[in-house]
Amino acid sequence: MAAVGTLANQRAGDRVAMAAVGTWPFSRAAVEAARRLMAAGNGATDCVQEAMAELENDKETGCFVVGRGGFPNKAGVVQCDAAIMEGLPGRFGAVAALPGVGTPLTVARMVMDKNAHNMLVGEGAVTFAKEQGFSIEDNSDMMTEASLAAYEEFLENRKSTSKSHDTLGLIVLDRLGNITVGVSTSGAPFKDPGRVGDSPLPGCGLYADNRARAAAATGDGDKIMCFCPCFHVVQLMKQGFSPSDACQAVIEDICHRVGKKGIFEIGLIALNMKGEVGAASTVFFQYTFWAHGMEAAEQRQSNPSTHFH
Ligand code: SD4
Repeated sequence: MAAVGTLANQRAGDRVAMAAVGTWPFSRAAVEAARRLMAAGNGATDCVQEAMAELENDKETGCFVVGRGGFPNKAGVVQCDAAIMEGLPGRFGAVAALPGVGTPLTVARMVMDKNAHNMLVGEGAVTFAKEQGFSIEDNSDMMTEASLAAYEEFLENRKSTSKSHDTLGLIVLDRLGNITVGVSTSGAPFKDPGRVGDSPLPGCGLYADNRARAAAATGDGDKIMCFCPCFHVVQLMKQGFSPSDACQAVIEDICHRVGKKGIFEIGLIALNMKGEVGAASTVFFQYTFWAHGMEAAEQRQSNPSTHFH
């Protein structure tokens, strides 16, 4: 059952502002789509699903390591991870290492809505997707000239020259105060078959709670998953931190724990019920944001944190 929007999600005195925030500049189209979908009366979860599907399925945006057109694994197969989480407790769905589907986030949504379990991987995810009416496409339809060329280069050098570490993350807050976060990625370029990153793991790649606050992560998933950064951000927001301060505190904590030599690529975005946004990162990181009252989505940036204690 899809989440039912309810004013009970709101705390007395909280002002709900419709808002959407996405990772990296290419999320602008998704943030704009979410804005249009919200204006047409759609709830946060439908907005996340539909707005993300367009980008996931687009070969051009796939070069940002997302869905169709994303980089394949070591065996040349595009395997995607995606997850969706609502603010309502227990509302989470994910797929991992899913081949042949251009819109993996939609399959994750169906896992959340229709499956007894919350996460399906590999063959199990394929079987479920087929049951839900998806046709599993040939891998060649998931590839582009660019991703094929990159793969051939990888085969020649036996190492990845790609610097890409992108994930599409989108958080949407609707007019009823429902918040939903979605993430989708083809994962680390030329990864081992079956490798799963941070994105579909709750608390790591995404997290939301029912007092309408949520976070999403992007970057080096093998490292990110060791820190549950999205859960941490949401807990700090729950204690009263602004989204910006919460993201910054989590990045600083990670920097402190791993030290200068251990630092890795991570970008965090967060949104609260007031429609306030925040971000922090260990790299130059751009994100896109729209809130009620703004004419269009804006691109913003977070500069790398240099806090080492
Ligand atoms: C992952 N965080 O799977 C995701 C996407 C990414 O290099 O950044 N890949 O690790």
